[in-house]
Amino acid sequence: MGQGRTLKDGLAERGLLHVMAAHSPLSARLAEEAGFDGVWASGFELSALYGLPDVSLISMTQHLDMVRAIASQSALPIVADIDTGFGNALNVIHAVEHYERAGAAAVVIEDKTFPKVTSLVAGGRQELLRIEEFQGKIEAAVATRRDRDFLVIARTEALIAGRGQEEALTRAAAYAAAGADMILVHSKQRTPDEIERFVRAWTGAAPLVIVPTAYPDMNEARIRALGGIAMVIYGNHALRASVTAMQDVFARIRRDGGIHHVDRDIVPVEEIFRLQGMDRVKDDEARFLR
Ligand code: SPV
Ligand code: MG
Repeated sequence: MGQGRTLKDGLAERGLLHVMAAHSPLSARLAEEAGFDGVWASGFELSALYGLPDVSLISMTQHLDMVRAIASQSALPIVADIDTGFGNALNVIHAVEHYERAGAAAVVIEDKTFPKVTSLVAGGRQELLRIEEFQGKIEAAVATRRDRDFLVIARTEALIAGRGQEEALTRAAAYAAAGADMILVHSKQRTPDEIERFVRAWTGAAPLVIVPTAYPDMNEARIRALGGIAMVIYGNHALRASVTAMQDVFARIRRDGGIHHVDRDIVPVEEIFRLQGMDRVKDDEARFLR
């Protein structure tokens, strides 16, 4: 069974999918252990991991390699953030072929021009593609997938670009008409009302996806009460949690003049051994090394 099917079954069963950002196989494994339904192979997180801004600097190959590495180490379905699809509809065809083969469950393609600028930055230069051109990209993705359950998610940045509700709804409807399985509508407003207004006005059949980074008050209870939302993506919490932890521990080691105090507050090395699968190494040594 393909991983797209796993996502669809999870949605049918639970009514809402919780997808956690991951930038590595290790973070994906932690998301799996915490009980998330899938991982978001975030372009923002991977860019930051390389110390780079999320402005189309990371290549498709770099991101795809990470998706492959995650797929090989985690059973969770991967929702791959492929930004603008790395170019035009021809680039989308190439990307979908490779991401599906790499084991992704879904791709999210956004309606900005390439190269794109990260969505949440204040004063970001947010340029949108013509609707027809983006429909061509969605149609290309849908025509390329081999597994019918591989999800093509169209993301509109109309609200991010300040184009307003009407344009966001027009674009979402156009992308659903082009064959998108779901619509991701992104917002950087600090409160949920912009997204809530969109969701209430949405009459399309395609389920909605949100990334509530900027409006964290949109919690599960509120999402369920609103209805219409199939997937919530926690967009960068793997990276931000790890930065918080590293900043804290590094500062304390400098301040304390050693690792003697922090040692009890961080996971023991044995926990890393567990996450790395050292048990299996021991078993394999006993079985095969002579
Ligand atoms: C990402 O995590 O790469 C996203 C979400 O696309 S955002 O950074 O909010 O644009
Ligand atoms: Mg992204």
